[in-house]
Amino acid sequence: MAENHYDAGDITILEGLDAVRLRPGMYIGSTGTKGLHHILWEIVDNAVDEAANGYASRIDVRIYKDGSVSVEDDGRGIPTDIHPKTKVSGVQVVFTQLHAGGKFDEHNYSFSGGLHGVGASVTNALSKWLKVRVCKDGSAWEMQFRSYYDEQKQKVESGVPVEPLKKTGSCGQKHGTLVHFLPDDTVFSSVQFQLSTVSHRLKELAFLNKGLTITLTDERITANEFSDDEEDEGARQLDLIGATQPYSVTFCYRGGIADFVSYLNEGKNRLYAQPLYYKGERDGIHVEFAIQHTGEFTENLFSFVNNIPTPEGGFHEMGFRGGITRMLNDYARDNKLIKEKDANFLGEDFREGLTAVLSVKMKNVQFEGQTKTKLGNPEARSPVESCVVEGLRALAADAKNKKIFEEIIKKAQGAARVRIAARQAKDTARAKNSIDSLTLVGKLAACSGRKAELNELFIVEGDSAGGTAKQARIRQFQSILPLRGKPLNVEKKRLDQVLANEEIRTIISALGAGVGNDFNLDKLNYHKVIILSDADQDGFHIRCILLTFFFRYMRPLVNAGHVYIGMPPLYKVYKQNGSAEEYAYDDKELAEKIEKVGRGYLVQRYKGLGEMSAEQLWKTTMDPMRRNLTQVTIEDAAAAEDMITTLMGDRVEGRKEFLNRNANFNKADPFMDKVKLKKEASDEA
Ligand code: 1YM
Repeated sequence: MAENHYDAGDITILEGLDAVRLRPGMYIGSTGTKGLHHILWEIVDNAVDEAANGYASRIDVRIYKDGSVSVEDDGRGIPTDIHPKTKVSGVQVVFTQLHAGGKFDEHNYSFSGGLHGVGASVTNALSKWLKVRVCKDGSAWEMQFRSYYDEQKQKVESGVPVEPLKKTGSCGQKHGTLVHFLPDDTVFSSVQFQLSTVSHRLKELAFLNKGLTITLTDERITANEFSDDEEDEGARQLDLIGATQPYSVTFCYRGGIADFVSYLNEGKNRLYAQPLYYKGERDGIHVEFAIQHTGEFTENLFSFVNNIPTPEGGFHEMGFRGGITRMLNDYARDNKLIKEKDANFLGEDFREGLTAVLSVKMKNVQFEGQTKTKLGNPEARSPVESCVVEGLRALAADAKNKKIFEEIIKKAQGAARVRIAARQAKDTARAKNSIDSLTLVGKLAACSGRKAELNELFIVEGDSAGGTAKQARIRQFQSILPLRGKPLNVEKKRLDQVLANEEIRTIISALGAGVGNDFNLDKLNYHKVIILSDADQDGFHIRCILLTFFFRYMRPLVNAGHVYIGMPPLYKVYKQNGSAEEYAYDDKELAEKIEKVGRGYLVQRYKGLGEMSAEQLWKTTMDPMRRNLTQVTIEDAAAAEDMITTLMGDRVEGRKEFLNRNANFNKADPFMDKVKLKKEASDEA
C-alpha cells in the first residue's frame, strides 16, 4: 500500500475520506444499522440515477455470506478516462472524492440531496475493501480500494486505491458498473445487512422508477428459509422447485407509483378500480402522483423527494393537499355538486380514505425536521400545487374518469356530513351537559359497579320493555337505557340530525367514550353494549339504526367486539298446569320444544319484549348464564357500509327491496347476510 504515490491533489482527497472516518455520523447519520444500510444506498442511488437518466434498465443487488454486498447496473459504466483536474480516472474520483462534488456532468446528477448523494466515496471510506468493475466500450476495467491501519502514522488509512484503474479484459456488448464492498466492522456496531430492510427499500425504488427491474439475492439464506415476509413471492417459487438456491426476489412495476398505490390498497374496498395517475413538471420541479380512495377513513400519503421518503411531510405535501382541495372543490362547484349557498369542502373531506403516492424531483433540496425527512423548500409548494390541479383537471376531462370523480365527491359529501354532525353533536353534548344533564341521565338506569369490563348496557326498545328490564336486571353490572317507541326515523334525515337526536346523545353520554374522531375506547363505560329490540320490523329497523350509528361514529366499539344483539325468544311452549315451560328462538326450535313438552302443550308467541314478565325476560334474555347473545363483528367493513347505505341512504329502491327480501325476522336474520354474528360463548360472564 504504502508504495503508492499521490500528488498534492490526491492528498486532499484522502484527507476528505479521513474526515468521513473521523465523523461517520456526519455523513451517514449513524454507525448503527441505519448507517450501515446508508452506505449501500449510496451505491444503489448511483445505479438508480443511471436508470432514471435512461441508461440503465436493471439493477442487481446481492448480499454474500461474508457480509459483503454488491450492486450492479447495466448503464454506461462510471467514466474510466482520466479526469483532467485530478489527473486520475473517473472511477477513482467517484470513490475517493467526497461528494464527488462535480459529478462529471452537473445536469445529469442534479436530483440528489440530503444525506443521500454524499457519494460513493463515503461507502468506500467506511468499507474494509471495495471493488469496482466497469464495462464500457467493449472493455472491462477494474479497481480496488482498501482500508488498513498505517503503523507509521498510527491511524487508519481508508479507501486507498490498491492500484490505479486498469483494463482487465473485454466485455463485448455488455456495459455497466459493478460495485462490491465489505463494510468495516470497526466502524459499524453491526455489519449485518437486513434482508427485510434492503428488500423493502428496493421494492420502493422499483415502484418509484417505473419499469426498472431490481433483483435482490441473499446468499446467506436459501429460498425456503425466508418466508415470514410478504415479499417472498420469489422465495415461494423457488420453494416449489425444492431448491437450495439463495433467496432471490425481483421487483419491476410497469405502472410505477400507480402500482404502488394499488399495492398499498390491496385487500381494501376501493372506490374505483384503477388509481388516478399523473406526471408533470413546473418550474423545474417534476411532480408525479397516484391516488385512489378506499372505504376507509384515514389518509395514507406516501411522499418522496428525489426518491427519498419524506414521512415528515413538508412543502411538497402542502402543495399536493392544496392542489387536491382546490381542484376538487372547483370540480364540485362546476358540476353543481355543491349547492350555491353551501360552503366548500374542507381538504380533509377529500382525503378521507385517500391512498396517495407523491414523488417530487427537484434541485437543491433542503431536508428538515426531527429525522431530516421533511422537505424544507418553500418554493416547491406552488409548483406542486399547480401540477396537481393541472393533472386532476386533465384526468377529470377524460370521459372515462367521470364516474371516478363523482365517487370522490360523493365520498367527500359523506365525510363532510360526518364532520359537521360530529361538531354539532359535540356542541350539543357540551350544552346539554351543562343545562339538563339530569334529564339525560334520568332515562338511564345505571348500574352500581364501576368496572367497565364487567358492565353491560342494555339498549331496550320501548319504555315498557325498559321498565321490565329494569326490574329484571342485576343492578351491580347491568344498566338499562330505554329508547322511546321508534325514536330515530332517520330514513329521510341526514346523519347530523341523527346525532342531534336525544336518544343518540343519551347513548353517547352513557357510553362515556365520545363520538366520531374523538371516540376513545379507553373511556368506555360498558364492555358489552347489548341492543334489545323486538323481533319485528320496527325492532329490526331500530337495530339497523343503532348499528349504523355505531359503524359510522363508534367504529372501534364494533371492531373491538363490544356490540351485541340480545335475542329474546319468539315463543313460549308451556302447559296450563305449569308442569312445563320452554322457550323457542325460532320456528325450528319451536317444533322441537313442542315435541319435548308433549300432549297438551300451549304456545305463546311473543310480539314484543313488553309482553314478557321481568322473570321471563331475565331468564331468557338477560341472564348471562342462559341468554342468547350474538356478538356483532364487522366481517367486512365494506359490505357492512354497503348494507347500511342500502338500508338508510338515498337508495330507497334498494332499501325496499332489501327489507322485502329479508322480511322474515324470525329465522334468517338479515344481518346474517353481511355481518357476522358470533354466538357468545355460554361460559362467559
Ligand atoms: C453500481 C453503482 O455507480 N453506476 C453509474 C455511475 C455513474 C455513471 C454511470 C455515469 C455518469 C455519467 C457519465 C455522467 C457515475 N458517474 C459519475 C461521474 N452504479 C453506478 N453509471 N457516465 C457514466 O454523470 O455524466 C458519478 S456516478 F461523476 F463520474 F460522472
